[in-house]
Amino acid sequence: RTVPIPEPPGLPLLGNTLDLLGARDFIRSTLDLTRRMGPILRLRLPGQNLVIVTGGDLVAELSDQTRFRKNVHEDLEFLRALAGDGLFTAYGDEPNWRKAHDVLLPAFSLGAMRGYHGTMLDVARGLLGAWDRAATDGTTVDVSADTTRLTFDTIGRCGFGFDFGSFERTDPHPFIAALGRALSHAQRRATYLPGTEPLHVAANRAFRRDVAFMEETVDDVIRARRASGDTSTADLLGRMLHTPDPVTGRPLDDVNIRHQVITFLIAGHETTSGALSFALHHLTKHPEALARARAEVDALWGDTDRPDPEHDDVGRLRYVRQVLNEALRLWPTAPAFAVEPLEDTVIGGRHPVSAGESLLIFTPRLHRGPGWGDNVELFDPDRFSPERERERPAHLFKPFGGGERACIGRQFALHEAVLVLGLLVHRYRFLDHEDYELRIKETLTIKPDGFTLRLARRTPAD
Ligand code: MNH
Repeated sequence: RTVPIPEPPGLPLLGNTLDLLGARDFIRSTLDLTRRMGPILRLRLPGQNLVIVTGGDLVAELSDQTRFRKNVHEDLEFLRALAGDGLFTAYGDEPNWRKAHDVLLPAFSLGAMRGYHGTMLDVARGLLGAWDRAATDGTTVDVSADTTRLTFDTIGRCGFGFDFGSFERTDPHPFIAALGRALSHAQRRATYLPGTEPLHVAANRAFRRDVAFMEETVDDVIRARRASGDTSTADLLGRMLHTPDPVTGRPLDDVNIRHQVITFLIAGHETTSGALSFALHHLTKHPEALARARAEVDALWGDTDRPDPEHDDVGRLRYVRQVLNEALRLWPTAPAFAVEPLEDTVIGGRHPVSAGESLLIFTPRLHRGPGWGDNVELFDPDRFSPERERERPAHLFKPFGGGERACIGRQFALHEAVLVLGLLVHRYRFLDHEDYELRIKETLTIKPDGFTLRLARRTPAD
C-alpha cells in the first residue's frame, strides 16, 4: 500500500506559493513549513513541483548510492552557463565528472592541506591587518564582506596562484564583481515568467559580457601557466594541467579546466565565508562558548602578539571546530542539495517517487530533527563533543552533502575556517554594537545580512 507524499493545502493556480511568501524569507518559511508538515512534503509552485525531505530516516535512505544519485536541479542548471561540466554542476553521466574527480581528489585530501597552510595563513594575516586598523580607528567591520575577501583570496592563491589582492582594494577585483553580477543574474533568471524574455535582453547581454570576461581572465591564467614551463602539481591548476587521468591517460582539456577554475571560485568562497560569519555571530551572543574557544587558543599561542600557527595546530583547535560545526548545523551555508531515484521506487516504505525526480534535502530542518535532542534552536557546540558525535546516528548532519558528489572542498574549508576563527578569537574582543538580530541574506548560499562588529584588541587581562 502506497500513499502520496503529503501536500500543504494550496490555492488553485497559485499552488503553494503563498506558503513560501508567508514568512520573512525562504529559509525561515521553509523551516516553518517543514516543521508543520513533517519529514516529507510535496510543494506545487507555478511551473515547479518540488519534493522536500527533512526526516532523518528518509535522508539515511536517500543516501543509498545504489538507489539514488545527485540531481542537477533548476538552480544548478542556471549555473551551467558559467560552470559548465565542472564538478559541482556536472550531470551524473557526464564523463568529465569522474575524470576531474579522480584527478582532483588527492589535492583535497587531509594531507594536502599541509601544502596550502602557509598561503592560508598569509591571507589570514591580510584580514588581521584590516581588522587591526578598524580596531585602532574605532570603525566597524562588515563581517561577511571581509570574510568573503579572505576566502576569495585563499582559493585564488591556493588554487591557481592568482592574487585578487582583496585587502588592498576598496572595490572588489573586476573578476569578483563580474562573478557577483553573473551569480545574481543566474538566480534572478530562475524567477522570470514565461513570455517575458524581451524584457530581459539587456540583462542577458550584460550576463554574457560578464561570463566572457571571466572566461578570458581564467584562460589567460591557464595560458600563462603553460607558457611559464612550470609543471609542478602543487596547486589545483598545476594538478589539472599535468596529471593524466588514470583511465584515458590524458589530462583534463582546457575548456573543462576553465569550468573547474570558475567552479572552485564559486563553490569555494561564499560557503566558507558564510560559515565564518555565522560562527562569529553565535560567539558574540554566547560568551561562555567564546570563553572556551579563547581558553583553547590561549593554551596554544599564549599572549604572543603575532602567533605563528603551524599546520598541526589546526587539528588541535577542537573546540573551535565544534563551534564551526554547530554554526553549520543551525545555518548550513549551502542549505539544500538534491538527489534523484535511479529507478521508480518507494521511499519511507510508502511514498512512490519516479526515476529522475528531484528530491530536495533541506538541511536546516534535518539539523533540527528529534535526533538532536531538546532545544534544537540553541547554539551549543557541545553537541559535537567526541562522545556525543559517537552516539549520534549517521546521516543527521549533512552540511557538505553526501555520497560521491559530496563537497570535495570540505577539508580545505574547515582548515581555512578553523585557522582563521582561532586567530580572530585569539586577537579581538567582538563588540556587538548594534545588538545585532540575525537576518539571513540568501543567494545561492546563506549568510548573516548586515552583520557588523566593532573590534578591540585583547589585552592579556581579557
Ligand atoms: Mn562545497 C559540493 C557545501 C566549501 C567545492 N559543497 C558541495 C555540496 C555542498 C557543499 C552541500 C553538495 C552539493 C550538491 O550535492 O548539489 N562547500 C559546502 C560548504 C562549504 C563548502 C558548506 C564551506 C563551509 N566547496 C567548498 C570549498 C570548495 C568547494 C572551499 C573548493 C575549494 N563543493 C565544491 C565542489 C563541489 C561541492 C567542487 C561539487 C563536488 C562534486 O559534485 O563532485
